[in-house]
Formats: sequence, C-alpha cells, structure tokens
Amino acid sequence: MKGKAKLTFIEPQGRRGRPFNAWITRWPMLGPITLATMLKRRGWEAAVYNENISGPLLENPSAYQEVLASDIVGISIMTSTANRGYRLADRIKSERPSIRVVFGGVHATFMPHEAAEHADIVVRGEGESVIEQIASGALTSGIIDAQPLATLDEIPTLDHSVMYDFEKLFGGLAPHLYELPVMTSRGCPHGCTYCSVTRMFGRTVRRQSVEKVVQDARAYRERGFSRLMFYDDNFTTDREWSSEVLRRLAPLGMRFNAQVRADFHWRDPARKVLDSELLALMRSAGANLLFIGYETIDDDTARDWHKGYRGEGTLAERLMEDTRILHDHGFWIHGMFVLGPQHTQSAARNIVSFAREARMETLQISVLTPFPGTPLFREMEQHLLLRNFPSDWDFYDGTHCVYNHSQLGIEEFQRTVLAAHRQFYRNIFSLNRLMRVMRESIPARDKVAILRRHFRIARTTMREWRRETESFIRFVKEVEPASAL
Ligand code: B12
Repeated sequence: MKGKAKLTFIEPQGRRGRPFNAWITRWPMLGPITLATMLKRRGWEAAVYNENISGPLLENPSAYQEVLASDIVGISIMTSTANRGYRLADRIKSERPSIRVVFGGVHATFMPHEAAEHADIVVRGEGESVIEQIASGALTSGIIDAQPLATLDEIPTLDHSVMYDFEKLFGGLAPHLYELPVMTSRGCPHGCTYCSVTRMFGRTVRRQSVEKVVQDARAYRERGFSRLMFYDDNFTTDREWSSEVLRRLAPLGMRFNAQVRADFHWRDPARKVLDSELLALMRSAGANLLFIGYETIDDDTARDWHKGYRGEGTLAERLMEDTRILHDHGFWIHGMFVLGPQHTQSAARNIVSFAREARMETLQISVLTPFPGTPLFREMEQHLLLRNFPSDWDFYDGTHCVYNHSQLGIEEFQRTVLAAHRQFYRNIFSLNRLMRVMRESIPARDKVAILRRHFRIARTTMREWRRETESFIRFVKEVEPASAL
C-alpha cells in the first residue's frame, strides 16, 4: 500500500419489512462512524456508507465505484445483517481482489470463523485498539482479538462528515429536531440470557468522564443539534455519574432520549425510597422519551431470562407502578417487550392491556431470538429450525420466530405478535402521541412536521410488516411445513 490508505466502512442493510426499520433510517450504528472519525483525525481517508440511509450499495453506482477505489473495506455486522455483509464482501472481493476486506461488529465477534470465509481480517470486540494497525498494513490477515478501550474518553467527538448522506438521517426535519445518537458508556451490569451486550462489552460498565460527555454535547449543539439519543444500554447504572452528567447538561437546554430500566428510580432493592432527585434532574436536563426494556410482565419469564427485577408483589403490579411514576414525572415511554416459545395469545393480550392501561406512548413486542454468543443461543441451538447459515441469519432480527413454537406453531405466533401491535396502535397512537406532541414547546410548523413523519412511519411500518409476515409464513411452510402450523 503506497501512501496513506483509503478506508470505507459499510453498515449493511437487514431484511425489509421489520418494525425496527422505522428507526434504522434514523439511527446508525456508531462503531463505523467512530472508527472512521478516529482514522480521519489521524490523517487517513475514511468514509462510512450506511445502506439503511443511502440505499443498497450495489444500486448506487457512484458510491460503489468509490468503495471499489478503497484500499480497505470494513464491514460492520450484527447477526441480522451478517448475510448481507458477506454478500457485499464477496462481490467486492471478486471485482477487486486487491481490496483488503475486514469484518467487525457483534456478529463477527461471536462467529469469527464464519466471517473469515469472506474476509482477510476479522476483528473481535472493540475496533479502536487495532484499526490503525489495519489501516497502516501492520495487520493484514487473520482473526484478531481487540482489547477493549480502557478509557472511553479516547472516543473522538464524532465527525459526521465521514458519512455518505448524513442529512438524510434527519428524515426531512430540521437538524435541531433530529435526535443525534451518542454513546457515553459500554457494558451492562445485568446478565439477561438473550442479550449480547454483556458478552460483547463486559459486565463492568465503563463510562466517559462527565467532562467529555458535556464537551461532546456542547460541540454537537454548536453544530445545530439540540436533541440527543443516548444509545447507552442503561443510562442510569451509576447514580452519581448520571446525576453529575444531568446537572452539567441542564444549562445547555438540549432535549434527549435514553434507554433506562423500568425501576431505575428506586434507590433501594426493596423499592421503598424513591429517587425523586434523579427524576427531577432527568427532567430538568431535558430527558423526554425513555426506551424501556420491560421484556415481560410475567414473574416466571422474568426469572427464566435473569431480568433481575426486585421487590415484592407481582411483577405486573410493580411495573405498572414504575410506569405511573415515570409518567407522573413527565416522561414519554417506549415500552419494549419480548414473546418467546413459552408464550401464547394470552401473554400477548396481557402485554397490550398492560401497555394501554399504563398509557404507554409506544409499544414494541419482539420475538425472542437467540443470538450467537449468548447463553440463550447455547440453550436453544439444538432446537433452531432456521439454521441454513449464513442466509438464515437474515431472520435473526427480533421479528421472525426461528425455532419451533410448540405452543402455537410459527404461523399463529407470528400473527399473534402482529395483531398485538395492531390492537395497541389502533386507538392509542393518534390520541396519546398527538396530544403530547401538541403540548411540546416548539413552533407549530415543527410540530406538524413531526406528526406527519410519525404517521407516515406508522402506516408504512405496519403495511410492510404485514407483507413480511405473510412472506415469512409462506417461506416456513416451504422449508419446514410441520412447524408452520
Ligand atoms: C442503537 C441500536 C439499535 C438501533 C440502530 C441499529 C442499527 N443501525 O442497526 C435500532 C433501535 C434500530 C436497533 C435495532 C436492532 N437491534 Co440494536 N442495538 C443498538 C445498540 C443499543 C447500540 C449500537 C451502537 O452504536 N453501539 C456502540 C458502538 C460503538 O458499537 P459497535 O457499533 O458494535 O462497534 C464497535 C465494535 O462492534 C467494533 N466494530 C463494529 N463495526 C466494525 C467494523 C470493523 C471493520 C471493525 C474493525 C470493528 C468494528 O468496533 C466498534 C467500536 O468499538 C446496541 C447495543 C450496543 N451496546 O452496542 C444494540 C444491538 C446492536 N442491537 C441488537 C439487536 C438484536 C437489534 C434488533 C434485531 C432488534 C432487537 N432488539 O431484537 C434490531 C436489528 C437492527 C438491524 N440492523 O437489523 C443486538 C445485536 C445482537 C446481534 N448479535 O446481532 C445489540 C448488541 C443489543 C443486544 N441487547 O444484544 N438497534
């Protein structure tokens, strides 16, 4: 490689027609942007092509030619995008064998040998510690175990100019209405059986310093952004740190969304002492919409999945109380739930009734999916129906049932999950959401833009998902007729 190499990172697209796609066009994975920013700052030529934003790479001739002009192509894969990533890699390699193809991301971390069949290099874990050696040609092949970042303050303030079509992320809204993704911590202290985070980033949470978080927020605000989306898996695992970040963010007058646990506002495991101070700090710092992985309202399931809920009384009662408290403090709630092989229509009905009674703003029910590297994967490996890998990874996306659902059969189960969303959104969407957006203190023109966007997303999401469900059922009937019914 003569001179400094040119690197292009790719975030491949997953299957169409899934409810998560509504967010995917707004929220890129931060790995490729972080690595490209680091390289650019150190003088390399680096870019990120995200298929969710810019469309399929092979259908974008000018971008594809630029990718083929790279010395190194880095492809970031999670399980649901792995197959697409491999196909892109094979195509790029066949057209330009001299390009060095590197895989990274959570799927490459747990399936390195599979990824190595389509690449020169596979990086397991966090890419920051090795990416420059790859760029310089000091590392040219093999499976590399990257060391986790010791201090997250080394993560640069993101330079979004590395991305193709960055503005498309705003979805037609002004930049100040776009929730710019940031991530200030890595790891999660909980050990839920289905989750890759603890296995990928560790059970000890590493955080950026308060100073660094605020410095980045200030830089983004100066670029015209006034809303942030904290990707942190759990924004409130360290009360002192969160409180200090919130105190320092408040004067910036920004708004933000974050992922938290439903019960984060209790100071004690017995749920006697409410953390009113933290709740007030969250509000005054601009916290708006909370993404909460309730996962289940059923005690047995929570125990099976090691969800770690504490306290007395039924789980449903406790979670209802938690939700009421959060609503009383003015937060909007996006409730995320999961249905698995042990659940039937009644579990879906219970979740919908719970979410409606709790007046959740939005609801998402995923299909329990075993991802490589998790305890759940090891537990279910022998029972997987869709195991024609890598192509069947397309279905490992929290939307498709990839195992035999002995209680309902796959067809009935898929229809149950879809019907639950239809039931929830039928009435609630227009009322709760509309009223809350109308009460926001932003100009009427912006409110109309936000509402139009929500309606468009909701309508197309449900339509595409219905189609996808039918096509998946047809597919399962063809390959596994006995399990479909
Ligand atoms: C934001 C987010 C989303 C957003 C946007 C995601 C997107 N654009 O695809 C939304 C809400 C839409 C979403 C959807 C889904 N998500 Co999600 N999501 C996340 C979250 C919270 C943060 C992602 C992130 O930016 N991380 C921070 C960056 C720094 O990490 P990173 O991108 O992995 O990059 C690092 C390394 O992987 C590596 N690396 C990455 N790429 C490359 C490339 C090269 C060349 C190299 C060398 C290194 C390298 O270096 C990077 C820096 O250290 C993660 C959890 C997490 N903590 O990461 C889950 C996570 C990625 N999601 C997950 C899942 C399962 C899903 C869904 C299937 C939904 C679901 N819950 O069932 C869908 C599928 C989306 C899809 N693409 O098909 C799983 C993935 C597990 C797996 N094995 O695939 C995760 C890990 C969460 C979990 N609980 O397990 N998600």
